Formats: sequence, structure tokens, C-alpha cells
Amino acid sequence: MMDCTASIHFPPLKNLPRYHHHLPPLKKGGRGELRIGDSYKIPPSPPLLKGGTERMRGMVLVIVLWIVTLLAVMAGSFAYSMRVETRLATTMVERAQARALAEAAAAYALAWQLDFAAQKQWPANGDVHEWAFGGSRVRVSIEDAAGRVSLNNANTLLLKETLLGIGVNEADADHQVAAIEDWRDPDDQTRPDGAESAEYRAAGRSGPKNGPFDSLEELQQVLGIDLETARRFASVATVDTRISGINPTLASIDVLRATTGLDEKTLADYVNARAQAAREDSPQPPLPAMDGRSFFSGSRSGVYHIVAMVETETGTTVRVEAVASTQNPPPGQMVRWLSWRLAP
Ligand SMILES: [Ca+2]
Repeated sequence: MMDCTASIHFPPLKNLPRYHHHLPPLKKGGRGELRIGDSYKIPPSPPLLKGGTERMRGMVLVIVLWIVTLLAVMAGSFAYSMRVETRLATTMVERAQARALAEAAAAYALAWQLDFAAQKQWPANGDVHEWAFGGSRVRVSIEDAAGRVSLNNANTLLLKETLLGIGVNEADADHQVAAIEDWRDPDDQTRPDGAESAEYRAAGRSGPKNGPFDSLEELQQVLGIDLETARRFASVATVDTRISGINPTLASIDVLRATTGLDEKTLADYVNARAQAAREDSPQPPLPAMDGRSFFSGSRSGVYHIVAMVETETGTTVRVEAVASTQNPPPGQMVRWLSWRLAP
């Protein structure tokens, strides 16, 4: 009888990986070889592999946390930039609304002067009219240029009284009046205390113009007039009339304060009486008597200085300064705009 017993020879297990010591003892053969029927149990994962998995899990957790943090930072940054852009857009819209309101107020004040009956109710004397519109505060004033000091036509006395009235001392006022007159007269003959081309050259400045003032800003170029004096003078002056005096019924309280020498109470009483007469449609009161000043007139000019200021609920402010004339308007229009300035 044939021996059917077959045996399979496995290679010796000498070179098994490091966990070979977990191999169970051979049940059969006992000579380092496995035979069919031998049972073999796969050993559990070695402890080193288990520790590596935990470290990997920790690293994944750290990476996820970093990603979450990064996303949170990005979301916060996006929200902030959106808030800034929204605020900027809101400010621009508010500013556009305030500007439209100031322009409307300027046009509204001017419209009152185009009708004789309306003109009596709202005299162009620089009084501030105030109202609220859509949560914004609107303040507008309009002055006939006949109530202002004409830089081109005011005489020596009126120029000097105005300079004294805005705070210039006596000696400087004499120099400045002469410099203004030398600036605008056509000759190059220096009057006492004045300044013609020789004085401007000596000072390293250009001038004088030897012609009429075209703008109030030109005052800053006159030799001997500092910036602050020029600014104050400009607030009560005009370059758009040919009237040598001022009309007190159309002069603002600032002009009256600078030119009349009257005390504050007398001025306030006069301005209040003037406003009441306009409301009641009665004749304008006379200016209180003064000592010898003769630069007043009863003229009107038809040229208007307008200031409109708007302040919104959130504090956005817009100021419009304009000068308009009813003389020689362009065809089809009622007024001619001489200047228009928008200030923040
Ligand atoms: Ca001159």
C-alpha cells in the first residue's frame, strides 16, 4: 500500500518579523516546521503601531483646529470689511442728501427775492432762517450785496471803519486802507502808507493789480493784510456791486457790527425790530442815530450772497456759499450765478 501521506515543506520561520516570539508553539512535528492541520493564530497588532495611530489622531485634531481658527479669522475679517464699507456707503448717501438739501435751500432763499411781495416778507438782510427737514437741520441766510462793503467802491472812511470794526488797530488800518486803494487804482503812484509796485518788489511779492477786485480771496494778496484779517473782511464784503456805501436795512448784523460802532444791545434791538416789521409787513425801522457816519445808502443791488448749512441727524454737515445776480440773466433764466462754492 502506497503511503499517501504528503508533506509540504514551509520555509523555516527563522526570518519572521520582530513579533515571531508571539508564535504559538508547534503542536505537531516539533522540528521547526509547520504541517497541514497545524493551527496558527495571527498575533494582535504590536503595541508600537497602536501608539502611532494615537499620535496621528492628535495631529489631525490639531490641523482641524487650525483650519477652524483660520476660517473664524477669515469670517471675522470679512464681517469687519463689510461693516466699514456699509458705513462708508451710508456716509456718502447722507452727504449727497445733505448737499441736495443745501442746494435746495439756497435756491429757495433766492426764489423769495424774485417777487416784490415775497421780498418784503423775507428781506435779504442776512438774518438766519432755520427749519428741519427729514431729520436734518437747515440754516440759510441771504444778503443783498448792497448791505455789504464793496471792495471796489467803498470810500476811505468805510474801508477804515470796517477794518477797525473787525479788530485791526488804528495804525495798521491806515496802512491797509491805503494798500487796498493802491491795489485797485490804475496808477502806480504810492499814496501815503500805501503799496504800489516798488513796495511789492521790495517785499518779494507780485502786485499790485491796478484794477478792480474780481474775488474776495484777492484780499489775501494785498501787501500788509494778514490771512485772518482778509478772511474777516471777506465775510462782510462784496466785489459784485458798484455802491460806495451800505444799505443798513439790508446789512447783516456782522456788517452792522463792523461798520456802525453800535453796542450789541442796540444792534440786537434793531435787527429784531427789522425782522418784526418784515413779519407784519410794516415799514422797516430806521437805523439808530450814529456819530457822523455818512456811508449809508438806500440802494439795492439785485446781487445776493447766500449761505446754506445742513446738518444731518448723524452729524454730517454741508455748507454752500453762493452769489447770484438778477441783473442780465442768461436767456430763459431768472438769475445768473456768479459763484458757487461747496464747503464740507
Ligand atoms: Ca495802483
